[in-house]
Amino acid sequence: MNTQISLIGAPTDIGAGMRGASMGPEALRVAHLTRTLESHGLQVQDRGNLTGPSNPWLPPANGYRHLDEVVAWNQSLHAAVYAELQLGRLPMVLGGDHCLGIGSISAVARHCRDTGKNLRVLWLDAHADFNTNSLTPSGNLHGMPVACLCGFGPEALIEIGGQVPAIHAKWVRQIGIRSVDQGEKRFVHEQGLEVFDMRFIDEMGMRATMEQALSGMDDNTHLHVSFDVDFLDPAIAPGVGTTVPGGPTYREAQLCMEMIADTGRMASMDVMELNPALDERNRTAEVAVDLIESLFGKSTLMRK
Ligand code: HAR
Ligand code: MN
Ligand code: MN
Ligand code: MN
Repeated sequence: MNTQISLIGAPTDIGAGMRGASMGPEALRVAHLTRTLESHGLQVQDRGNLTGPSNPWLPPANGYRHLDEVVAWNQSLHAAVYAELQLGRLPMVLGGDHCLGIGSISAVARHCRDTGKNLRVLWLDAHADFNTNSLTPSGNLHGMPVACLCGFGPEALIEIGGQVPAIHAKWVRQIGIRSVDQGEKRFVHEQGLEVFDMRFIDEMGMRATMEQALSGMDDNTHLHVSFDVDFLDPAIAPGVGTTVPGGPTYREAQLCMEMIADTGRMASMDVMELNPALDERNRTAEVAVDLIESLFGKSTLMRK
């Protein structure tokens, strides 16, 4: 795996229904993200924070809240992620709300086109994030990034990566899903997204789930992990804007991350939706850093 990590802060809550995810990058730094990664022999460059428009907190227009601002943030993030990939580094986006997945993953997809790689996206989330402006109950763009990446969304967002669609639904594996809106659910099925929801994890266990979600990759696969912190059960991760009960436990989440690490194929990632305003003494940030550590192969007792 690439050991040259670039941290990219994207401090905005422009796509969220609650303020505070804009403080996510700093909370992860305060939880010793850099030092923790370095302790595993990784070389970390913290590129600092991107800048962009502030949050005007307006109602939706044409089914979208803050579309122009969301476009601006994602264009800037796209450029930053793409630049790191071109340098041969592993970009880690510190969000920020999950609308930023558009800029991040469109850059990864563009890099994969440049280099002839196959892209696999693991979307760890309580939500499918597959709404459109006609399906969304809120107008919040953090509920729409997967749809936008698959070509369903406003022109200015779906075109950020230079090719529409940026990715295909069949490249995506969603894990931990337990909150999907009615119309969104139909659209997920229609487009053939592969979803490992909590019911699946309950019945099959995290091990079998991850074996399936990670199957079919090879030496030419670029694995992107988009980690929405609300993937985790609220008992261990209260510091997010949209908690949904019944998520993976600490141990289940660790196993998920460890099995990703075992593939050695992760080449880019996002940490999204951490909301320090809703956290308790930064403990959600600390859990997130702990899990990120496992994503990079923190070794446990007898392994290796
Ligand atoms: N599905 C709801 C909506 O579209 C809530 C989406 C919440 N999304 C996130 N990111 N927090 O996964 O409004
Ligand atoms: Mn999400
Ligand atoms: Mn979510
Ligand atoms: Mn730790």
